[in-house]
Amino acid sequence: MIRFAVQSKGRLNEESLKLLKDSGIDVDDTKRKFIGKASDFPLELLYLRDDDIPGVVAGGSADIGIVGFNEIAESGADVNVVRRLGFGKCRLSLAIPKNADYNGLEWFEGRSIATSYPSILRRFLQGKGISSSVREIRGSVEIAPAAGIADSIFDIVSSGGTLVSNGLKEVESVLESEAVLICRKDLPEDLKPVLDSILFRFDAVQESRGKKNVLMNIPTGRLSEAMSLLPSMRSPTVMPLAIEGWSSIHTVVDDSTLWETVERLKRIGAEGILILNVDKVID
Ligand code: PRT
Ligand code: ZN
Repeated sequence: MIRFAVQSKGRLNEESLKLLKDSGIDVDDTKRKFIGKASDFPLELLYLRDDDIPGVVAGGSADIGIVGFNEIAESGADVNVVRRLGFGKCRLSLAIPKNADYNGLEWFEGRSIATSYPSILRRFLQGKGISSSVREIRGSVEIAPAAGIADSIFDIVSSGGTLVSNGLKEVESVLESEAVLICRKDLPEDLKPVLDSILFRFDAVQESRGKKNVLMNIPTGRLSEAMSLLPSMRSPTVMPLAIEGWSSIHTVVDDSTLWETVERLKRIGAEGILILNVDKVID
């Protein structure tokens, strides 16, 4: 049985559980307690506050877990980061009052900075040779300048809307973060195959995200033209149709180029174009 720590509520909870579910690991989430058991996989879920996950995994009370990379960087927990998971993307940034003149990092010299991430901030300032007064506060960091608690802040930013609505502007981005899968360094031998199986499933789910399966019929004479329009596609399959002079193409296209590609294919005579969701991709 592998013990897997996830955030009990908050920004990473839903996506973490969805990733498990899409990987065929179903945990009864209806009566959420501290621990949940997967019905069809040797896994127990531990629901924790995100701040506690790095330490719990480093200490071995959980074997693996999902947490924001920012929490790993702040805690300095001795764990292995085994995968970036592509959700919970954000950055840790320095922000100052919007009307202040910003002249580069020297602005922070001798000034105060409120943050919930003092270790990352101190390390950054030290590396840049800047001395500031770091004021650690928990929560609502963005109100610190208006409340007269500090001159500036160092906090998580994603859309930037919170900064704007608090009269602040982002001036330096210090650390990029996203949800990561972490693992204890001394994972017992008997749990390694279980971790491998989880990684295999997570990779297949992640690989399928942002992709569509495209099927179409095309006059055989236009095949080479069609193939030249499919640079991002992975090994298209071409099959002759029962009707003379027509072929069928099956391929996978990235969402980012889907419409452009399909429109071009249509222009060179593609018909019966089917666009289907890709459920899993196993390389
Ligand atoms: O209760 P618990 O301790 O478990 O949760 P928490 O309240 O400490 O964390 P939570 O759920 O807010 O965030 C969990 C993780 O989500 C963080 O550690 C980050 O890795 C990640 N994440 C991604 C974010 C954001 N995006 C984010 N936008 N965490 C916080 N925010 C905050 C941001 O600081 C701002 O105040 O959300 C607000 C809105 O951001 P803007 O820039 O979109 O306006
Ligand atoms: Zn937290």
